[in-house]
Amino acid sequence: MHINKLLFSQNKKQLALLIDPDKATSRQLDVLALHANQSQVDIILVGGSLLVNGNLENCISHLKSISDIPVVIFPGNSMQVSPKADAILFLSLISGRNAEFLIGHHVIAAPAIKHSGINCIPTGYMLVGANGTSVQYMSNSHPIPASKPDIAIATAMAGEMLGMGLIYLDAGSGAPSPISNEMIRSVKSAIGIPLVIGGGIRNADQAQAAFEAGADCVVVGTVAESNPEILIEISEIKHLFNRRLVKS
Ligand code: 1GP
Repeated sequence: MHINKLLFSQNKKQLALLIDPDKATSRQLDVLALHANQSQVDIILVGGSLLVNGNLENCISHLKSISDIPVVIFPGNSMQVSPKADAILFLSLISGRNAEFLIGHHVIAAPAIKHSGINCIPTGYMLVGANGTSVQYMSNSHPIPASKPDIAIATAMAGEMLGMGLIYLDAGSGAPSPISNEMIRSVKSAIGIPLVIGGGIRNADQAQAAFEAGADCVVVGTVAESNPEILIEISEIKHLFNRRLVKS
């Protein structure tokens, strides 16, 4: 049922755009999609820790009408399921010890996901770094301290052993700083599944550093809301890496 090998890959660098359906107006979606199309963004993630406006379905439909980029739900809870998406990240918050985010929401969402027919990507989701992000508060879980790569390595290994299709290391949306290069390098060297890095990436240099350290996919959200051109800058860097990968 899952297509993570097609969507997320270790054979090329990828760029994902995260859209918060509560924040984005139709006009903003048009602008973001235009830049995403131009820069060949690989994946559009849609979701949020807490959605209060009921815009998820409309947001996905709107994006599907103006872009061919796969739209993947990045759910904050079991209510964020829609048959209109191409896939859903079936997130297990493996950095935390809150059973609701390890299995509870999954049980509630599983029938709706099965019924929707969308592809389901089992994802080992790891929060790293600062307290105080929305996801940390809403998930009622402790992030892995940024200074403890050993814990991150063991957690990512366990995620892979549990059958996750990818590991998503997230500093949380709007985090004061992105995941450190050392942390990315350590986790990447310990796993054999795609590694997605997000949270707090604000410029192309930080995205480049994440790719260099071993990120297979970089996620940007907050910065693209005010500066959609960043997608084009990061995409150029991504293409450079991919050309190098093809040559080597
Ligand atoms: C958050 O990784 C994403 O879950 C993106 O974070 O909004 O900080 O880019 P930003």
